[in-house]
Amino acid sequence: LELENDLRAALENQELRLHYQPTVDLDTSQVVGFEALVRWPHPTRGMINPLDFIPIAEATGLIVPLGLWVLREACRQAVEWSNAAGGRPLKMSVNVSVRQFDQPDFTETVAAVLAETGMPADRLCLEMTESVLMTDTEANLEQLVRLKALGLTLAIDDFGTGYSSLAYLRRFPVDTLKIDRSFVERLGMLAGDTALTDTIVRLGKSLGMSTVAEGIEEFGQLAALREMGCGFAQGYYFSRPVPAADAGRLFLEGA
Ligand code: G
Ligand code: G
Ligand code: MN
Ligand code: NA
Repeated sequence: LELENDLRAALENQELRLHYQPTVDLDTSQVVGFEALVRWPHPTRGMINPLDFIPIAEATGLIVPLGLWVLREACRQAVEWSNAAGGRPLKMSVNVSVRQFDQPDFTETVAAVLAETGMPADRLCLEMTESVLMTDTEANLEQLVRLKALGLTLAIDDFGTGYSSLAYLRRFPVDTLKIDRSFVERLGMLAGDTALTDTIVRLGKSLGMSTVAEGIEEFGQLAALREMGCGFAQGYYFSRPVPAADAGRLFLEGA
């Protein structure tokens, strides 16, 4: 409860921060965008990990205003960096919780943020887990279709870890598969298991989706993913999530 009150205050006092992890195009090795990841520098407890406060935010409903702040700040920042780079396009990915997605006015909220920040819709990617997409209701599908109609892209986060049938991939308007890092991890091992990762990359290709590998830490993993034809990657090998100032430099230098 104390943490809940602190989080509410942090949100009101604009104490949350975003860190940004670059997304690299594996064909060109360019930094083409970032994933925004929220951080909470707590006045007495130090930096609190999202894994420790996102669940609280979700349980209390605070995730709705928190998520809106993240979306707005990430879009604002993307436009600023792109402008600073002479208009070079920058793709920004934002994580969306099921509780946010379930708000009846979620699509309108996203549309308003795009308009307000001047962010071109096609440069925004919303990441959702399989569990969001798998809730195979008409309302869910309708919301996804309306979101897509704004012109943005939708990614399935942590792909491959959910308990899902693949049927929903045909049904839902998804653009991108983010391959969970537990698969990428195996590529690093001696005689590492590449079969599942390779299969996900092929699945993405055959469905016309792009693939982003998460959690690349070693060159060997990068080489294996390139070989498979995976389009994009993130991971400590390139960069950890970093504060805005550092991310801005990465983008400008990563041309
Ligand atoms: O950087 P890492 O420790 O950053 O993130 C831990 C987890 O928190 C990840 O699963 C990530 O998706 C989630 N997360 C980070 N930022 C956000 C956010 O802004 N919204 C939501 N819903 N989840 C986030
Ligand atoms: O669930 P989601 O994919 O949004 O979470 C991203 C999480 O993965 C963040 O906590 C981020 O800090 C973490 N992360 C990003 N790259 C790496 C990596 O190369 N190795 C590990 N172990 N974690 C990573
Ligand atoms: Mn993510
Ligand atoms: Na992920």
